[in-house]
Amino acid sequence: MKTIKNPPIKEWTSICKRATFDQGNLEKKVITILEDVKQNKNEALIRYTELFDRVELSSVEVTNEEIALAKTLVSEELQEAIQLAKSNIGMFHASQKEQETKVETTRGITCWRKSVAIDKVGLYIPGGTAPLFSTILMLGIPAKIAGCKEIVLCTPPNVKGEIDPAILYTASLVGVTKIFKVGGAQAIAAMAYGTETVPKVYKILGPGNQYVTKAKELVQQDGVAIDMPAGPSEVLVIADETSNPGFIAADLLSQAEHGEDSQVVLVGTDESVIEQVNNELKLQLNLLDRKEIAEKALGNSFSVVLNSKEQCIEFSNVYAPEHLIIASLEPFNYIEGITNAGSVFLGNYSCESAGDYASGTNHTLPTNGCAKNYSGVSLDSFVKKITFQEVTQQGILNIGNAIELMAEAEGLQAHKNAVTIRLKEINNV
Ligand code: HSO
Ligand code: ZN
Repeated sequence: MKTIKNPPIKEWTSICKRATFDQGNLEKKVITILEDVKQNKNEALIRYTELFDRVELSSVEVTNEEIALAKTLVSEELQEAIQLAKSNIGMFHASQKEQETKVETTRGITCWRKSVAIDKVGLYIPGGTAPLFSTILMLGIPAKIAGCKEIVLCTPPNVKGEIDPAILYTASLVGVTKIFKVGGAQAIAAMAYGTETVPKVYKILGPGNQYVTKAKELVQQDGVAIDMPAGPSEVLVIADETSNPGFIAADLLSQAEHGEDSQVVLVGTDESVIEQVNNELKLQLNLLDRKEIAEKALGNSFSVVLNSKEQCIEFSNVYAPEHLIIASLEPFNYIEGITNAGSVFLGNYSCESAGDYASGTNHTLPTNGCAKNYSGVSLDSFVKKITFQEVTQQGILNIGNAIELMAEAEGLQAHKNAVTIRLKEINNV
């Protein structure tokens, strides 16, 4: 990784800019797919699956027999690991349930807010070089806890028309209601508009390639909600003299192996630690099965030497990483200043992999600097919040006059009348 030494603050924003890719006529292609699926429904899904996934399916829906078979193909050990992760993720997300508190804002006026599940949600799980069944835990568990009635999952099949057994096992474990063998923009279209078999949903969540991301962006214009704009995965590690360089290198590589476009950043005050991490990277990289992918990702990555711990945090806030690891024996000295990050890992033993799989936090997080204004997926992602109020006679007597004055000042006479008619009734005039 290249090292940037003490860059002036005015250069930080441009150093932190993520690489952009040429979108070409991506939008046009995606619009064509969306329109086609809207009109031709399952027939279009089968046609696109043949074109892009190279398999001719008679039906896109996964059957109960396929799910039962998947269970026999996932080792007991892996099933137990998935169950442990499910328990921790479930516990953390259940703790996010909000207490309904009623507030008497003025005598006779009570306001409160209630979280109500989004009835139907769609989860997208990408295919590609690694079947990320862990993402099903991160989306399906909070959906279930929130009380979503219909949880639809779309994922592309392999050339044999099959879906990885771990994906099917995990989906059925968390209570996904229907699973479909369909990927790409066509999957997003199916969930956004509905087909003969794929239910139309109100919100679509989950990562995907540029086609999927563009499709999610476009279906929003038709009123479907999405989780967040997705980009390549990233991690920023802050190192100090108490860090373990081998651990840091392992964490950087764990993120780099996701994709050639992943980015990892190392920030610290101690140049010798950065040098040791770079040496460790070389050693550990050679042992990886996904060496080529990780090596390319390291090519887009960098380390930065800064003057103080405060500067390291400030730099990280400008970068706004998806994952922030404070690789230090004293991580709590840093956390006060953190303002922009998706998920933070404290201390030398908090590896990102823990949060990726099993500690309890969600791994669907804002990338590409979106941590400045987006949160990761949580229980909140699966509910909308409805406000309630009860205004009694005493309440309207207390604030009625203020409402009348404000309505009049806005020139909205009917608004004023809605209060006046009640005040008159109360005062018997
Ligand atoms: N690090 C990824 C999540 C993941 N890692 C899934 C392994 N499996 C999200 O940034
Ligand atoms: Zn990961």
